[in-house]
This record gives sequence, structure tokens and C-alpha cells, in this order.
Amino acid sequence: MSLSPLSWAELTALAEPFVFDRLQGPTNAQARLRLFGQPESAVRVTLYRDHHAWCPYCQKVWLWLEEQQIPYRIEKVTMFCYGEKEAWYKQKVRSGMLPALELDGRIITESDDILVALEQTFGPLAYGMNDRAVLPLRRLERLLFRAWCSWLCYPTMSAAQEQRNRQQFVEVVAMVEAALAATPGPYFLDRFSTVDVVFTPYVERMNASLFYYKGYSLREENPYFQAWFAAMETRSTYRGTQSDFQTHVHDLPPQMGGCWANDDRQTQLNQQRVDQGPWWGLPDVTYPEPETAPVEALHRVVKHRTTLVRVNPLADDQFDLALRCALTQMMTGQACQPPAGSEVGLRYLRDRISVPRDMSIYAAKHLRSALEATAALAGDRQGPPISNKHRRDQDPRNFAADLMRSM
Ligand SMILES: N[C@@H](CCC(=O)N[C@@H](CS)C(=O)NCC(=O)O)C(=O)O
Repeated sequence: MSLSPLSWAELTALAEPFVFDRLQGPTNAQARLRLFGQPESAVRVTLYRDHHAWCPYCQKVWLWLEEQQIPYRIEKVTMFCYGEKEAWYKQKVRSGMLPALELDGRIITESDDILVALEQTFGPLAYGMNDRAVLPLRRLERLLFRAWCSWLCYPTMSAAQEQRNRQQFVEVVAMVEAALAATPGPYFLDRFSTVDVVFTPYVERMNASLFYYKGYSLREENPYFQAWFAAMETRSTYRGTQSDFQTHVHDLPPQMGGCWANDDRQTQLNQQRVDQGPWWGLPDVTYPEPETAPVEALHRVVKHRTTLVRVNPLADDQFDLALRCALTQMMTGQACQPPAGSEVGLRYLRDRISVPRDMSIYAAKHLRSALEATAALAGDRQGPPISNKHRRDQDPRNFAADLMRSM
């Protein structure tokens, strides 16, 4: 039996129990100011990072500040791949590159230099960036990064070349596994430290992109990586910055200049699963799902519903109804028949939920699943494909009114 869709008033009432303190609560991508219980007058730091939380070097600085509980302001800037760089930012940082940090009025760029400046001011995160124990691990991280790029970001002319690139990456992974095995706990040194922060952004992106483009599961094939990811996921700081597979595999190509899939059967299966579900059980997250995940997803959609309806390729009335059907299905678990032809609009949104920009990883799994289940009742047409060259479909100017409201 199909339910009739709940009204926005009913959905808003269901979303109400979700309360979240962006300023003082757990790490989140929406905050513009983080105080950690201190007065605003204590703020000495402004972090300039990208609107969508896609920039890996920004994640590194973001995670460090959250771990150290340094009060800071966040200013969001557009990346070239999804829009036009703000003129005020180019006046501060001529290259427009991210991240940048303002510390007591001084602008610092380059994420490693930023971390060094932060630790000189506020103290190191367990170990300093230039500590004797840290330097070789930082070099190993760059070696891993280069092996990943060589495999993922260049087209290969032959199966033998593809195999060599894979082998080269796997050999560096074995070195990282050995480094992780050399300490008693799950982290790179004897306790959580700046080294884990340095590895986080690209290891997360490697896990997603190799699963999708190469049929290789970094997290599942390497026990020490698995333990490291699991340990990272015990930290609310990491959970707040953590993205999901679907977001990363489509935000990386325009940032990296392309990601090249091999033609393995496993790759095809993984691509189908990441794009079209089911999203449960993917090796992008393993910590237990919080009970609040569906209501979080609802809360976020209700808040931005006017813009979501406006930017959707379907007519406003048709998508408004279809979206309410999907949300009704998400909150009640019962099917709600959407209007004929609305599957394209529902899948358009399914493909553009961005984690953690819009919501946490489990909230997104609920929302993607409800959108897909509802779309499937209408038909099997997919939404317009996502470009590999740019993501101007995500231009933050389309969401300008919402951005003002979320300040
Ligand atoms: N070495 C720099 C690299 C920074 C970098 O490559 N930033 C990219 C984003 S991840 C950037 O700002 N690109 C310009 C843009 O996309 O707008 C650092 O560590 O901070």
C-alpha cells in the first residue's frame, strides 16, 4: 500500500527533535565559528577553506584545530572547479589556493606551514611536524600520494602498465602497513598525533577512489589500515569531517584532472553500488550508526527545501511532491508513490548530496536510499550525468540565500 505524502508542516514537526549546536557541539561542516567553551574574544585564528569541504589540505588543518580545540572562525571560499573565486579572497591570497589561515592577523598558506605555525603558537598535537619520528612518516605519506596519483590520475596504454601502477601502489601500501604494525596501537605513533592528521585526507580519498575506479578496497584488503580507520572513526572530530564514497568519487576528477577506471568486473560492480546503492555496508564507514541519522537528514532537507526544489531539473510542483514522497518513505519506512516521470529529479538530488557539507555519512545513506527507493517506484531513468571536468552544478552561488541563513 502506498502512503500519501506528508505535508511540509508535518515533516517540519518530525524534524524538530534534531537539535545540533554547530558552535559548541561536535565537529561539523556547517559551523562558521567554533569556541570549545571559550569566549569569542579568545579567537585568534580564521581558517579559509572551501564551501563544500572537498579540499583535502583544508581537512588536514580543520581536523588539527578540532583536535586541539583551538577557537577559530571559518570563512568559506569557492574552488575553481565549482565556481568563481571570491574577489575578496584573491586580495588576501593572490593564487586563490586553499587552505589559508589568519593567525593574529598574519596570513599563512601551505597546509604544512600552517600546522607548523599553529603548533608554534598553541603547542604540538602529541608530536611536532618536524619531530624526528614524524618526518619519515610525512615522507611516506607523500610517497603513497604519488603512487596513488600515478595509478588513478593517468590513462594507461596497456593492461601491463595498469598492472605495474597497481603493483607500485600496493608496494607503498605494504610500507605503510609495516609502519602501522610497528606501533602497539592503531595509530602511526604510540598515540594519536599530527601524523594521523597528515595521512587522513588522502587515505580517505584513496579508499573511495580506488574502490570505485579500480575495484580495489584499501580498507578491506589491509588489516592495519582497517584498524587505523576504525580508530579514527572513534573520534568525533574525524566523524565530523568524514566524507562518503559517492561524494569523493565525483568531487575528485575535476580536482585531480581526471580519474581513470580500469575495466575489471569488480570495478563495474563497485561503481553501480556507489552510484545507485545499496549504500549500506560499503567500506566507507564502520562505526555504529547513530539513531538520529534519519531525522538529521530530514532536518537538513527541510531547512534547504526551497533551494533544493528551485535548482532541481523537474518543475517545482512536481519535485516538491516527489521530494515529500521520498522523505515520507524515509521517516515511515513505507512506500509513497511519486508523480510519474519524477525519478530523474529524485536521482538528481540523490547524486548531489555532499558529505559532510550537507549532513553526516549515515544521514546521507538514509536520504540516498529513500530517494532511490522512491525514484524506483516512478521509473528507471537516471538523472543527468555528473561532469568529470567541473562541478559547476554545485556552484555555491545557487545556494546564496541558504548560505546566508546558515551563518
Ligand atoms: N601544497 C598546498 C596545496 C594546496 C592545494 O592544492 N589546494 C587546492 C585545493 S585542494 C586549491 O586551492 N586549488 C585551487 C582551487 O581549487 O580553487 C597545501 O598543502 O596547502
